[in-house]
Amino acid sequence: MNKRSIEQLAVFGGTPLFAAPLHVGSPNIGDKKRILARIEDVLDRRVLTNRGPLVRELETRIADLVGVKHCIAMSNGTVALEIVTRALGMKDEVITPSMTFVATAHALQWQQITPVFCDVRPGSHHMDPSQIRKLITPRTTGLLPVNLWGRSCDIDAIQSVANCRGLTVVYDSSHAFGCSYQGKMIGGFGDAEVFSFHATKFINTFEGGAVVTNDDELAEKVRLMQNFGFEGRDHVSHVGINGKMTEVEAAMGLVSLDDMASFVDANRANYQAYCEGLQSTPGVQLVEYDERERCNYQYIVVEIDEHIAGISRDELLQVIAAENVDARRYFYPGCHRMEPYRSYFPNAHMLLGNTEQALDRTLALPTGTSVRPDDIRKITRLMNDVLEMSAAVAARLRYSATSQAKELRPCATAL
Ligand code: T4K
Repeated sequence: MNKRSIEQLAVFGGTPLFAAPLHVGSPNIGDKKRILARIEDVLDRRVLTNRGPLVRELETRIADLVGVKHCIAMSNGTVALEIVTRALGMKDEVITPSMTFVATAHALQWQQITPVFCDVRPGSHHMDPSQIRKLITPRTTGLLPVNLWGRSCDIDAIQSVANCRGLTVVYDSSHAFGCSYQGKMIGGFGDAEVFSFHATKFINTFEGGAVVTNDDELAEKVRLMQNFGFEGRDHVSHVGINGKMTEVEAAMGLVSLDDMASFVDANRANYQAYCEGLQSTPGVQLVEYDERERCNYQYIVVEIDEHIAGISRDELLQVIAAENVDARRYFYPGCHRMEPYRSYFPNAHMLLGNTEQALDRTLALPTGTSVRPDDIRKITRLMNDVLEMSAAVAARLRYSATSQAKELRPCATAL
């Protein structure tokens, strides 16, 4: 149904376009029968955790798929980042983007490593290699770039800075499982890479993650550290933590891998529906996938240019959220504006102009296997309708916001 007048919009009292919310991050779930059968096997076997047969099988399949020597399955992506950066001896300062999920920065800060935020390239959401050199100090020990939205950052340029300065590189590839860079699978770059298999990710294990690397020594150390540092039954050789994945989680991951091609197909069909629906929408720029590469199409991200669209990103979000389109403004307001980083570096935003612009404009839209191209056609029609009436919609939203503020003022004074 088209929304032809602003009264039809749910935000102004109309009927929502969707009866239930459509999410960014609704899990991709493989064949339920096979998941349940695998879980039944786990229960029968009574090996629930501590690197059982399913975790080992998952590790082998991931390593084969990515083309690396080692995969260590983990309890989640955050712990995977913490363990691998620690195992690599990263300390003092590590350069990373602010335009990422806060776990990237927290994984460093948790170990008293200072995340030094690097701006993104203009028009891109990836760390700008030309800015890295300016941030390197005698305390810099490594780089933690993020392959955001399943697209790779400029790995060649980043690696060349790292090589030149003798820096360790770990890629946070939480979004990029099943994707490639220049034809080579993401996972095989830098000293190590990390995947997340959280419920919202392309491949999920409920919660989960992995470290992948070609470095034998590092793999051994990571494996020990994720299991309290135990080497055998009684001997502890490293400081360690519990970062293990369970067998039930691995069961989910294995079936997800079996069904991965169908997830890509569904995501790609959704992506194409968004491309078609938004191709001539003024002020809405879809962040495109490079289809020469392998892509998982898991994130649909748009940038809203308020000057062209006539409505801000936040206003558009308010309107479509009322229609049950549960879009997200990932990763607003940026790590540098979250605690403790905001207090530690109150002026960081001055060096992060492109990041700030991207964070003010970006919207992630619903996709995944639970969303169908027909739903997406409705979403894009809605967005086009809203933008056609953007002046009236924005004026009414702003009027309501001002009236509400005025209504609240006497109460505030009375208090
Ligand atoms: N690095 C990067 C770049 C990351 O993006 C992440 C995680 C990490 C590191 C750390 O990896 P993990 O330690 O998480 O393995 C979500 C996820 O919690 C987080 O894992 C993810 N990134 C981030 C991008 O998204 P929220 O706060 O947006 O999640 P939440 O719970 O609001 O989920 C999003 C939507 O998905 C919900 O509105 C509803 C839907 N949903 C979610 C879950 C969990 C479902 O339908 N079913 C579910 O079970 O952070």
